Amino acid sequence: MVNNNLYTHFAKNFLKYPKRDFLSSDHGSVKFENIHGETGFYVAMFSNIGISKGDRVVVQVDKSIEAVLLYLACLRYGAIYIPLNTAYTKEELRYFLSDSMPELFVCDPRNENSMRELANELKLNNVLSMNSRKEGTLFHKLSEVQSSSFVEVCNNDDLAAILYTSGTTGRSKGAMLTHNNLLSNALVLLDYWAWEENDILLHALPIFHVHGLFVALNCALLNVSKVIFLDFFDSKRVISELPNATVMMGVPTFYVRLLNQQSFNKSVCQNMRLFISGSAPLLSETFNSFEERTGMRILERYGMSETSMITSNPYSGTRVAGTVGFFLPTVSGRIVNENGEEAADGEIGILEMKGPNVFKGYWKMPEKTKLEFTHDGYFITGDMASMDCEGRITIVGREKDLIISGGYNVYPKEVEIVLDMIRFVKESCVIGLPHSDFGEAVTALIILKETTLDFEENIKLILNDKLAKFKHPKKILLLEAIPRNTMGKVQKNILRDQYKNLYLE
Ligand code: MCA
Ligand code: AMP
Repeated sequence: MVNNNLYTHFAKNFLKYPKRDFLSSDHGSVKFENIHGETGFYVAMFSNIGISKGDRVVVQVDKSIEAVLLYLACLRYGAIYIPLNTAYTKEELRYFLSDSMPELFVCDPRNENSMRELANELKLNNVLSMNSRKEGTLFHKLSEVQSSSFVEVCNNDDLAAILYTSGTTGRSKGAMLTHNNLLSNALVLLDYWAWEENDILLHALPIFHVHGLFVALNCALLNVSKVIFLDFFDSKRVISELPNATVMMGVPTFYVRLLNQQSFNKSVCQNMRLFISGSAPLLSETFNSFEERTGMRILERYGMSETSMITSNPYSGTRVAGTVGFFLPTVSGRIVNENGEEAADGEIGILEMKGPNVFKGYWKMPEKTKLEFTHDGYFITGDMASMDCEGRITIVGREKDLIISGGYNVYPKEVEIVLDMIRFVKESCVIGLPHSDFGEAVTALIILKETTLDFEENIKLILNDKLAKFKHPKKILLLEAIPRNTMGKVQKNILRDQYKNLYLE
């Protein structure tokens, strides 16, 4: 029987360059020839603590080589990997854990006590903290076992990962991704971006999202490429590593920050073949300044957690600023106008698509899943786009009320729910406003019930416990009234227009 476990597709190439480093970080490295043996310990440990195929493994830890080995071990064992943003608070974790009910929860040692409390409350079986060697930690458990050679047999349709993406109702949905979803997308990107035998990837993204985990690492694994694995994005550090790399992927904020550094120039990029941008719109201004400074045109692509990559600018053809290129060869897509018809060239509509990369549905939300698909099986992205006569796509906006700040998604509803629960807040409205660094900045407009001194400080304190930092409003403004239309719906467009220069002046 053919094993469609994604791990087997990676592993069959490991011995092509056995001595090559896969990951090289400030804390150590792992060679391709050692991945199988190393992940074998995790696999044996899973078996030891009673994990079965299809069980969930929730992971909220800093970026590390061990975290990647854990991801690979989950694939190999047929467990479902659920990475979570390290910025999430205990309150947010409560939801993710109770929704996914993992058989294993791997947490950061800094939050170990409070995470154990939470896990006890939810009656989770196994909690292990990462990176410390005392009893009850991941490493202690690994030291108790011998490396196993086991690889689970998986069908194309078996789940590999669940990625939580926020929802317009304020409730996060777990996008279920199969082994084949991930494999098919990585394979097409390998080809479309013309990965070369000796490519070296500079990796400064977090690894709890599609971009840093699946787009970057899965491509590097399939290509047997070395990855310079930085703990986080720091522009000076990236500049110092660029001469050693050939490919980099980033959110637009990375490129804005690189351009803010005088030392970022053509000679630093002399070995670079490709800079890729995604997760948020790349401003034409950034694209043009980048080309002026380095002589290189950033390749912009577009995707979602539910689908991984959908479109991309071409590798060899013209990369056009402000556009996200063409549907990938494995994707069939269309733009549908408000009459439900396929839009004419240049007409704006909602982007819908099909393909082997489209997720299996939202975890435990079959009804919600149905609503996101058309009767003929296209996934409705909620992104507003237009397509020109050559098939080149421009994302012009979003139908969903979503803010993208530095590549992280923030659903205003989620922030509004928390603000509206505050004793002295009568009403709130959260919008995204143009921001030169983050692209968009989360901004709250509130009406107070009564004059409240230090309202801003008090709100910030409350938010600290409830919401990850990146969701916090960068500014909170007081309003007398929130504009509404005759149906009572808040007119966010009026507020966005009124305050459009708030962060730009
Ligand atoms: C950190 N902060 C943020 C953000 N990140 N606030 C808003 N938006 C953010 N993205 C907070 C910090 O907690 C801190 O708060 C303050 O802002 C300033 O932090 P700073 O040091 O400037 O930020 P940073 O730590 O340097 O992080 C910025 C960053 C990072 C490097 C842009 O956010 C990042 O790595 N973003 C990448 C996101 C990503 O990988 N997205 C892919 C999603 P305080 O000062 O109050 O403590 S996958 C996806 O979207 C789809 C599928 C796709 O197409 O790829
Ligand atoms: P996520 O929920 O994190 O998967 O975010 C997916 C959303 O990010 C998409 O639906 C788009 O709105 C947005 N996005 C990703 N890439 C781009 C891009 N290149 N240009 C504009 N928006 C993008």
